[in-house]
Parts: sequence; C-alpha cells; structure tokens
Amino acid sequence: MSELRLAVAGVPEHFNLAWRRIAERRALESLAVDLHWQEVSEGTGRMIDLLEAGDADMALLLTEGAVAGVANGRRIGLLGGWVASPLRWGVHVAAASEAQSARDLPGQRFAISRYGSGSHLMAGIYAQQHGWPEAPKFVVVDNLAGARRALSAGDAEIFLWERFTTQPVVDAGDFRRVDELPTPWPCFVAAVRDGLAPEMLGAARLALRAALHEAQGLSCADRAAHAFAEAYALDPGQANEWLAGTRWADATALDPNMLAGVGNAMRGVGMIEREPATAELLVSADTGEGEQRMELYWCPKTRSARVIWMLEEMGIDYTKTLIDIRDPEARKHPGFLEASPMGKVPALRDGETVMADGAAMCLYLADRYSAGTLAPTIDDPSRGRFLYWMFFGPGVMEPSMGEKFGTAQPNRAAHGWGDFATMVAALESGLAGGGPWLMGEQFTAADVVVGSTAAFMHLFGIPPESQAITDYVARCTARRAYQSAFGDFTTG
Ligand SMILES: N[C@@H](CCC(=O)N[C@@H](CS)C(=O)NCC(=O)O)C(=O)O
Repeated sequence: MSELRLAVAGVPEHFNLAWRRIAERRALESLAVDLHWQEVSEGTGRMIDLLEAGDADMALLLTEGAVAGVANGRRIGLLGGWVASPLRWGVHVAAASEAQSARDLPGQRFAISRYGSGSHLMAGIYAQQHGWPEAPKFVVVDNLAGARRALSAGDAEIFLWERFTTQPVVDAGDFRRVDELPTPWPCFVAAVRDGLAPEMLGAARLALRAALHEAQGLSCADRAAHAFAEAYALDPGQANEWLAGTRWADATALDPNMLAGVGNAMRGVGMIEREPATAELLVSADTGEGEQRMELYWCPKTRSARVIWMLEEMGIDYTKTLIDIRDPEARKHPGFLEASPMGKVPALRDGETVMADGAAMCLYLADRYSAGTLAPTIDDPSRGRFLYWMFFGPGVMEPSMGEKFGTAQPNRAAHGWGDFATMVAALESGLAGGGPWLMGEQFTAADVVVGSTAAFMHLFGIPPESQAITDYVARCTARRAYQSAFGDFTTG
C-alpha cells in the first residue's frame, strides 16, 4: 500500500486537540495515511480558501460557514460530523466600551475574521435576532489578535468569537463579554475539497473516525479537562465547563435535516441567496473500496452486543441484518451462513471479507480501520500484551464461566482456561497498573472484548468478587458506545 498524504486543517483551539495528538503520534501510519495537521487561526473562511487552492484536503469548518460556502459556489463538500454540540459564541466589546448589553449594540461595527467566516455569519444572525434597524457593518481583522487590535484602536466595536477561546483576553482586561449566542446546530463539520480521488476520500474518512475516537477517549479520561486546558492555555475550570457541554459526533454521518435548517437560517438573515440542496452539500458515500457499508448479522440480547459496541466506538457506518437465532428458518439466510458456518451471531460482511466470532471481528475491525488507536500496530512492542487480552476473553474468561453456571468442574491444570479463580486473579493483575484500561491510558479493542465479557458476568448474575473488576466494568459501561450497544440487555 503506498502512503497517501492527507493535509487536514483546523483552528488552533481546544476542539482540535485530538487532531494534534493523532498527527504527533503518527497514528494513521499503519493505515498508510500520512496525516499533516495544519492550524489556521483565521478560521473557516481562510480554510475554505486553502481547500480550494488544494493546500488542504480536509478541514474542520464551522457548520454555518461550510453550508454558506457551498451555497456561494465554493468548491467544497461535507464529509461528516465533527463536534455535535453547539458553539457558544461570546459577544465581546472593548473593556472600555460604554455598551453593557445587547441593547447598546445596534449600529456598531462588527470585527470579523473575513467575509463568509463564522464570525461574519453569526454577526448577521445576532443583528437579526436583536432587530437591528439597519444592515450591520463589518471590518475584516483576520483573527483574534486582529480583533484585539481593532477593538482597542476603535476600528470596530463588536467581536463574536468562541467564548472559551476569548476568556484569556477577557481575563486580561482587553475584552468584555456582553452577551452569548449559542449556535442552534452542531458546531463543526469536516469538509473536503472538490475532486478528491476516491482513495483520498477513504483516507479522509479513516482520519475523521480516528480523530473522533481519540476525542471521545480524551474526553472521558481522568483529568480530561486538564489535557485540553494545558494544550491551549485555558483555565482548568473553564476547560471543564466547555468539556461538560461538548459532544463529539457519534458517527461520521451528517443529518440532511440539520443542514437544511442551517441553510434556511442563513438565507433568513440574508447571508446566502439560496439554500443548497443535500446533494450539493454532501460528498457521495460511494467512495470505492472499503467504503461499502458493512453488514452485521445480529440478534438482540446476544454476544452481538460486543461487536456493536466496537462498531459504535469506531463511529463506523454499518447496517444491521437481524437473524433470529431462535427461528431455524431465519438462520438459513445464505449470506449469514456464508459468514458464520456454525450459524451463530454475530457475523460480519465487509466487502469481500466475511467472518464470525465477536473477538475475531473486533480484532479485524481494529486492525483494519483503527490501528494505532483501538489496536497497537503490528510493530508496537505492546502488541503482544494486547493480543494476550484479545484471546483471554474467548479463550479463558468465557469457558471459565461454565464453572459458575455448573456446566464445568474446576480443573486448573487440565483445562486450558485454568479455572474461574485463576482467571479473576489474572485479570486483576492486568488492571493493577491503574489503567484505566487494559493497555493503560489508551482504550482498545481488548477492553471491548474483556470488558464486554466481564459485563456479561455482571448481567448474568455471576460477578467476580473483585472490586478492581467491578470498577473496570463500571468504567466500560459508562461509555456511550457501550450503552448504545447493550441497551437491549437492560430493557424489556
Ligand atoms: N464464539 C462466538 C460465539 C457466538 C455464539 O455462541 N452466539 C450465540 C448467541 S450469544 C448463538 O448464535 N447461538 C445460537 C446457536 O448457536 O444456535 C462469539 O463469541 O461470537
């Protein structure tokens, strides 16, 4: 596989720490993607220029800026979601300004990074929401530093920018925040330049999934807010508040209704003349090899949940085909039998790859689509330990459960899986390093396999008498992806 160079641009703000980290770690190397991360302080308008000039292949754009860009004929398309929660725009004036609230602002000039940027579009929305009698006036200032200069020199009076990014400027006594404006839609999307070759689109999707996974992992780590605060010089309390209100896109797919709502709002304030159609906005899903939708053969309340958890962690696009394993006729589904010779769920079809067995599928998915994040790469020394835990689930944990169900007698030396007590002790020793995950800081497919098996023990009323394992299960079950996969075990 020859390496593809993928240039990705985003603002140098806390939202994008995951990109910085996967680029520094060269996490996509094993997928033959050479990720170049570029920080662009001028924001969405400038990044659209970079995309059009071919200086960036993908960029994380403010949703309203991306939609307006497409409406205005810019040569970009939307690939997927990035941040699903709203952006909290702060409405700032110079500290010495006489303005105290929204009522004092009509007629004053907005500093904007550039035309078509988020600061421009949201200023239009703000003026409309507050019933300004005349069209607002704008002064282009490039970026936050330019806004600081413009407001203190009296070249402009108002500046809209993300309120956590400007907090240090407020704390320094340069800006005063007189109001806030949350976007009524998910704030960031990933856009690509027009004309990207299919293999580059595939690489862009892989990178987006890896970054989403990294962001989700970062956000639920211990002291998560500190990592963001340290990287972007934010106050830890502020970083905490920001993180509590931030949700990453669940899967990479974008909701056409949400995009239509953004277009409608932009046209309503006269920022665009026409609302772009979904087909113009979205990059086609048909991107060639590896991008056909995966098909998961599954059945509720079975081991299928393990693989659904894995797929949800990856934010991957897949379809589910229900095989009712209690119905002999349903199990005759030919596609299913090809994938699962024993007629057991879960099973998977991914292009020409067909396979069964949950743990094997988790390993396949991690290696193929998330190596470097959900699985250590082949040449990583920690790979051996990772494989040990991947096989520990089906090879040791599951068979040892028979002892608790009364279907197997303990025989530590003769049984390949030892016995239940030895299994518990081994797992406890694996967690003794403080984790929070089996491989340390990084959540991996081994946690899906071992964590789901330990969770099954709790669900089936045979929990090991171990506080360390109980705590580990609690960490696993707290994950959003776990909950969306295992919900059917706790309902009805
Ligand atoms: N080793 C397989 C076991 C799969 C398995 O036993 N699945 C059960 C449901 S949890 C099944 O399909 N049972 C139906 C049958 O065997 O008839 C895995 O972990 O995926």
